[in-house]
Amino acid sequence: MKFLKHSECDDCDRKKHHYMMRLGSNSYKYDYTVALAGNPNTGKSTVFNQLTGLHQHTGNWPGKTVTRAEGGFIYLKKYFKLIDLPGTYSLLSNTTDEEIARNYILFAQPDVTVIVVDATRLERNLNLVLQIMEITDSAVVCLNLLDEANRYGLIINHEQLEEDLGIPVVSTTARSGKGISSLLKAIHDVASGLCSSTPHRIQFDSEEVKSAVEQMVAELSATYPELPNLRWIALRLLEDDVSVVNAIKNNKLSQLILDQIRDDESV
Ligand SMILES: Nc1nc2c(ncn2[C@@H]2O[C@H](COP(=O)(O)OP(=O)(O)OP(=O)(O)O)[C@@H](O)[C@H]2O)c(=O)[nH]1
Ligand SMILES: [Mg+2]
Repeated sequence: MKFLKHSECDDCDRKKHHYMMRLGSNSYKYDYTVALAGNPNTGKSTVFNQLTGLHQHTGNWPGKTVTRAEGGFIYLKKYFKLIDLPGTYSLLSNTTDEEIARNYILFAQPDVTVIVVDATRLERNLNLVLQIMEITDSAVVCLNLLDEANRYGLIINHEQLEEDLGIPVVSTTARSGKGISSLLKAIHDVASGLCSSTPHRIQFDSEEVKSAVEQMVAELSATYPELPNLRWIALRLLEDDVSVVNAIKNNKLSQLILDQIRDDESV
């Protein structure tokens, strides 16, 4: 267990000494759960290690994290549980490790979802950001690998990105720990409600689509009252997404939620 004084963070711009404490993998009663999502190889496990003091496997190739890993930290006297997820390009994933990430993001309903993106490949990474923003108001973008982006001469208009997305964006170089204190603050502020986001969502121009989604959401909520993110499921059904259609047919969606709850309780 390690104390980190805020004033010791390399990029800390605050004079107050707020403390954060890395909790490793010890079990505590947590105030908030935070999921680390993102495309493969964006530095999720590096961020996880910085925040928990654990040593999740990292390396420069995609697909290293294949099951979810859990750890914790204390920040401003609140206990946070952090979940490191396998990389995923989209919430419509098919591989097993991508499904682990997708099911957690969709059905475990973490208090905050941090989407770790590769600043050198922002456009490609934004696909997942937009998908996650569709299903939660409580998301933070961690714009990582900023040192690499700078090396390539890429300059990202941070404020504009934040304005365009409608959620907090924090720039980091996780490998050296730069930006981690700002990330902590953003996670805390979103989790505690100090910062309330208004994610920009895709609006449907067609009244037909709008009313079809509404009708389907109403029907789904009558049949599956315990199911979160019904709008996402309704949209997948309208697209005739085979995996979601089959999950509904085989009553597997409800089971997925039960699995997430059971896994969370067993930690
Ligand atoms: N230069 C630089 N390298 C970084 C940074 N953050 C992480 N890395 C490196 O990027 C590589 C991938 O990091 P990981 O933390 O394993 O990435 P991940 O997102 O967990 O990857 P998967 O679990 O495979 O999806 C590792 O070699 C890290 O050392 C950063 O900010 N700058
Ligand atoms: Mg990883």
